[in-house]
Amino acid sequence: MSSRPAFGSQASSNPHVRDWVRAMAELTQPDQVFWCDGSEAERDHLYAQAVAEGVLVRLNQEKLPGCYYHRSNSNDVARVEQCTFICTEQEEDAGPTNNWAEPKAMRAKLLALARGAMVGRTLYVIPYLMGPPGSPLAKVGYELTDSIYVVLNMRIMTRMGEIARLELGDSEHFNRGLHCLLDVDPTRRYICHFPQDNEIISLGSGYGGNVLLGKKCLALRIGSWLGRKEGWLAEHMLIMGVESPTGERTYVAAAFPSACGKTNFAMLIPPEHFAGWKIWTVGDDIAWMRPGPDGRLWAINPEAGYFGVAPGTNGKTNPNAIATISRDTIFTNVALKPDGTVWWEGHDDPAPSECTDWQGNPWTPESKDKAAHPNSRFTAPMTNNPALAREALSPEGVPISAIIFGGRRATTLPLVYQAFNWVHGVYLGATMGSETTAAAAGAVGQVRRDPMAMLPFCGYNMGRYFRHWLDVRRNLDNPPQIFQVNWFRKSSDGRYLWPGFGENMRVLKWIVDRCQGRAGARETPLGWVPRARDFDLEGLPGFGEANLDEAQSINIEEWRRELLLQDELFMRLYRHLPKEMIFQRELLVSRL
Ligand code: SAT
Ligand code: MN
Repeated sequence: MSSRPAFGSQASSNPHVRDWVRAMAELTQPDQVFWCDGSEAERDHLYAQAVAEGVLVRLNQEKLPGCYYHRSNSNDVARVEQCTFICTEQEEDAGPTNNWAEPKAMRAKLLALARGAMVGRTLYVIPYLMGPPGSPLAKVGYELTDSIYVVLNMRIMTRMGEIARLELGDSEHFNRGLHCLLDVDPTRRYICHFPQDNEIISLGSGYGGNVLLGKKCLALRIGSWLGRKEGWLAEHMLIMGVESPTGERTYVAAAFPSACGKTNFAMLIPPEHFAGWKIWTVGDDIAWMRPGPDGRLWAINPEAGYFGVAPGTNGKTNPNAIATISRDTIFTNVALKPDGTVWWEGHDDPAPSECTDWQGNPWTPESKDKAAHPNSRFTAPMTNNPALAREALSPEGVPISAIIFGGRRATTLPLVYQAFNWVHGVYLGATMGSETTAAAAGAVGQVRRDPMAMLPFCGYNMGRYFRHWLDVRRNLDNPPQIFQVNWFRKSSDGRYLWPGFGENMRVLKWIVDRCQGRAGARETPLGWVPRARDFDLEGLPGFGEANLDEAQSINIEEWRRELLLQDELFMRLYRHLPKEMIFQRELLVSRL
């Protein structure tokens, strides 16, 4: 045999890492252990390897340089909440909104499944850093995986390799993550978190948030646990900078459930009417936020890439995303065209006369199934984004002036309103509801409570999580203003009441102006609401004051039902629900 490249042979010198990797390799029995360094040479080697193994297809390199294509198993296309567990000593620590398992028994079961699981395979060791190097919030994780697809996605989504090794040094404080594909059998699928040990074990899946352990598992579930312990917040929020024509930058964090347009909002291009305004993306999915020495709330994006929903992404809905995914991108479960490019429902190009669908079957516009899976995704480096904020790379992060909570609601919730104060804002987040989407396995379109868009991601008791939000306020002399939005309200005949997308800039401008003390509002039972004269409707053809009133209207009957739905959640959380939440409910009832 000719000389093999030395890729993957550089083991860590950190004794804690080495001991643990050795133990996991003894358990899983891989043919070889590959230590990732994150270099470009390594990247090229891994892509070639993934193509040779049939895990990835190299796309048309003239049209999509550096881009690859992947199909996941058709039983494995979204997060699976019923297979996701928080394993704490006490069930109460996981709380009533999480699946709980006793850690010893669960660990024994998982390790038995992982025994010998990598025979004939390669164990990849992925050191990764969440957050800019040197940030007070940055955390190091190690993921061990037998999926080369996971390695290549983690390479985009995190700061992977040498940079993480350097950040960790000889410390033993890193998240330990083990991932094995097994045979991708849903009956042997487990995504388990051991927050007390800062550990994750994920088995039997190869998709997205189940296996890119830095994302939902570390940055949100374990992160929220660490945040409570250490006095900071790990949130399912995008972060953006809103620049006014005078160059003033106001930073906003916004929580929306999965597949509700966070990526589009984070990359928004203001409509023509807003000449001189500019949106800068800091992050599109996750925010880590801590009270700074100046009494403001400072946020970083722990990630380095975007794992965005492909369908509906086009030059109108998100031109910055289109630029971002024009190179160096992995496409998963979209449709593959004969010319080696990709397509999805809602693409700029018309449906191809023929292509291969996300399951590998021939597809034509006459086919009754979708060409791309509704939860098909792109994985792209944030540095490709023309609107990337330079502060996304800053260890300190950005000071947050506004926090937005937004669900997907066809009724009840108005377009926008502002909370009266922090406690009221926490109540708005805590009572958020949203229609389910394709990002999680299960029925789509049912309203469920999704507090702060964290229902699938809070790594501990949700009641205590609300308490933690209230406690954080004590270290904030200058807390962000809190807002609620709903882009998805519909008329009784099913029309969207708000055009959405770039026009969301109008809502954002009111929010920013409120934070800067420039915009007026009217007090309503729900909160502060913009009057027509406070809200810029100019240059929005076909949308006038009457439309705004309709989008903002408060229907008492709908609110009666809404309160009953909120009560259901409060009853489940009762043991640890802060009294403040009950008081806020009572105040709302009396105002209504
Ligand atoms: O699959 S992921 O969990 O990473 C995407 C999402 O649901 O937000
Ligand atoms: Mn998300």
